[in-house]
Amino acid sequence: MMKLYYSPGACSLSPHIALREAGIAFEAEKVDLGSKKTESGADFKAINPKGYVPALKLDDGQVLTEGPAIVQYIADLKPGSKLAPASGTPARYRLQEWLNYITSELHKSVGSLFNSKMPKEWQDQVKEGIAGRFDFLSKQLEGKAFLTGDSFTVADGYLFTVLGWTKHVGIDLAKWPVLTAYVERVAQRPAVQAALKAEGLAA
Ligand SMILES: N[C@@H](CCC(=O)N[C@@H](CS)C(=O)NCC(=O)O)C(=O)O
Repeated sequence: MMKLYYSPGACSLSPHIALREAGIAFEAEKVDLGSKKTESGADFKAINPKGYVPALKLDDGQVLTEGPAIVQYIADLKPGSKLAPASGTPARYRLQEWLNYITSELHKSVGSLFNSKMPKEWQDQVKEGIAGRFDFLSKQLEGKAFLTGDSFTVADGYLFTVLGWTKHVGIDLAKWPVLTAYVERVAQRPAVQAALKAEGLAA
């Protein structure tokens, strides 16, 4: 059985949501990102030398890393779940465009604000950059249920995960009502609720 290495609420929540949306049976093992030990006492760096989550141990024992690659792998295992358009189609490149945007323009900048050693001036500058990205996102999501249209994809699970961090890093998402409504919409999905509950983030 596949195994997802995760840390509660971290970017590993995105493949966690994807696995549940796809209805794939999997195991999950928590990683302490400070000590780099897994819940069962294994050395996480021996599993993923990069030392960060997410990492997905596949059925054949290979370990796949990098969130955007992992979620596409999961989506492609269950094409019927429509979590990603078929490979090679224009729609698939649009999905990849979103995944890359989230990973390079949002994930790393919002994530950097968890660093309590970041000087205030730098923090303010990062937040200003994020605000510009959120203005763009808000326009893109206007009148749409999900990033690529009417149907939920793995990009939505990823964006939901990153937007969820804003409340912990002093960004008031209420300034972007379209984004707030989007987060509420994604949060209502049973698979998302189940993933949050399994990570101890929802009752
Ligand atoms: N490029 C990686 C980045 C993953 C990442 O930033 N993981 C964070 C949690 S959100 C982490 O495990 N940080 C701990 C560390 O780097 O030591 C990806 O997109 O999957």
